[in-house]
Amino acid sequence: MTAHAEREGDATHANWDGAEMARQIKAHALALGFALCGITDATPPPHHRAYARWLAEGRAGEMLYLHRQEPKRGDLHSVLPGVQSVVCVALGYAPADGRADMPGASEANDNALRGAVARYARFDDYHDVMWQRLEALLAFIHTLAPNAQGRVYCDTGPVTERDLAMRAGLGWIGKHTNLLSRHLGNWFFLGEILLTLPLPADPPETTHCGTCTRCLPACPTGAITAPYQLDARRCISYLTIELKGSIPVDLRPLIGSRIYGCDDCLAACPWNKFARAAQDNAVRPRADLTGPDLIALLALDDAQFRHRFAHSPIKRTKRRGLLRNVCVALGNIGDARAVPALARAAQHDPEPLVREHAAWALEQIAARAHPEKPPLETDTHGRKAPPGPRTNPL
Ligand code: B12
Ligand code: SF4
Ligand code: SF4
Repeated sequence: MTAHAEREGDATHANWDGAEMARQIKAHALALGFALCGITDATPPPHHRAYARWLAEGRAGEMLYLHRQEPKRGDLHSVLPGVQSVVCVALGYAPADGRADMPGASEANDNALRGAVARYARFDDYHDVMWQRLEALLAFIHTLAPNAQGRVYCDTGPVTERDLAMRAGLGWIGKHTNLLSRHLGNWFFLGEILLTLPLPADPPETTHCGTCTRCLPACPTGAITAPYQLDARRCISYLTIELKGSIPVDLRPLIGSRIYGCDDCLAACPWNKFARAAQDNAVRPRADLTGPDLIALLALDDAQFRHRFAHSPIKRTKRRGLLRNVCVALGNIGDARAVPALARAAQHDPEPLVREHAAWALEQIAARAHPEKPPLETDTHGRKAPPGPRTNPL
């Protein structure tokens, strides 16, 4: 037994060879369906100070869990005592038909009023797929190193995923703040296994954005305030998914027909043309989530919502959040055919949040029908405000 193995207490591996173990872990990750796998050490994420500053500036909006996680994210030993390595994986979802460059494109040819759902949310919840595969990878690691302790994470844990994945060589943080890869473009999720096992780290990826800045002007709300700087409070992904209450009135018109997430900065990136299409059944888009019929969504009651979105990431917003977004989309589309459904929602929906946004949408549609009469502005609490110069509530 090597001194290294003794330190790990891994008595079963007389010829403990970290490089060989790392090779086997990566090969198994690919066999499980991950598109990329790399390894980094457990030192603090390189941009942890930038993260702390971002929080201090209030740019996380109402995502208070990001504040709570801050100390742990800066010290992975507080997440898993004795942690030595982090195995980072990517689950690709680049489409085979190249249509990822058409954010929210409706594949239907009918005349329905349709909303746009971000590509990542058009198939069953990626967290479930990620966790199943990460658990399977951890079980495999235990066959190599039974005494190693491991923790799997995806999205919600106290782990700054893009920072660690960049250091593990999976890709680089682009100016839109997401991780992109030479092999997968912008279309992949991240997951990690924290391990008490020392494994050789891969070389970090370097940035390949060069002088390109395409993603910045592509953002409909100006949420990317400078390269690598995102004001989440303006991001449509935040406004339609994470924000629980009323959407600031000034931002509603900029949301367009997007009802769950946004892909515009990702879709604008020229590296997508090198994206390897995902050959993975887990990321086949559901037909009913590609351009869903907004009027049908507005008619869902709570039980119907829970049934339809039981396996979808969309359940995160609950019915009230999704129907709020549907109202905003219908107001922005401005088609008078939505008036009966919106009027019903404005009067009878059990949720005040939905009623308020439905009333706003009706005002927008009325304003389009009578452009000479501008609608009264509604402030973020749904009260009427006199017409006047628009102010940014942020
Ligand atoms: C909170 C959160 C959000 C928030 C805030 C987004 C954000 N950019 O932080 C909101 C709700 C807006 C959001 C949106 C989306 N998200 Co999100 N989100 C997260 C979450 C939970 C935490 C992110 C975080 O820590 N933010 C903190 C701030 C400070 O990060 P930041 O603004 O990016 O700043 C960092 C860098 O810019 C860097 N930095 C600063 N200066 C510089 C300079 C240089 C040169 C470099 C290289 C880096 C750098 O340092 C900062 C700290 O890391 C992660 C999962 C996780 N646990 O990590 C998923 C995650 C980032 N989200 C993900 C996805 C898919 C999305 C969306 C694409 C979903 C969609 N289609 O609607 C959008 C993309 C929006 C965007 N442009 O970022 C994926 C991204 C996968 C990938 N390939 O990168 C993650 C990793 C989830 C997962 N497990 O797959 N998300
Ligand atoms: S996801 Fe949409 S709103 Fe958010 S930063 Fe990207 S383009 Fe802007
Ligand atoms: S669009 Fe350009 S600047 Fe933005 S992430 Fe892609 S390569 Fe980088």
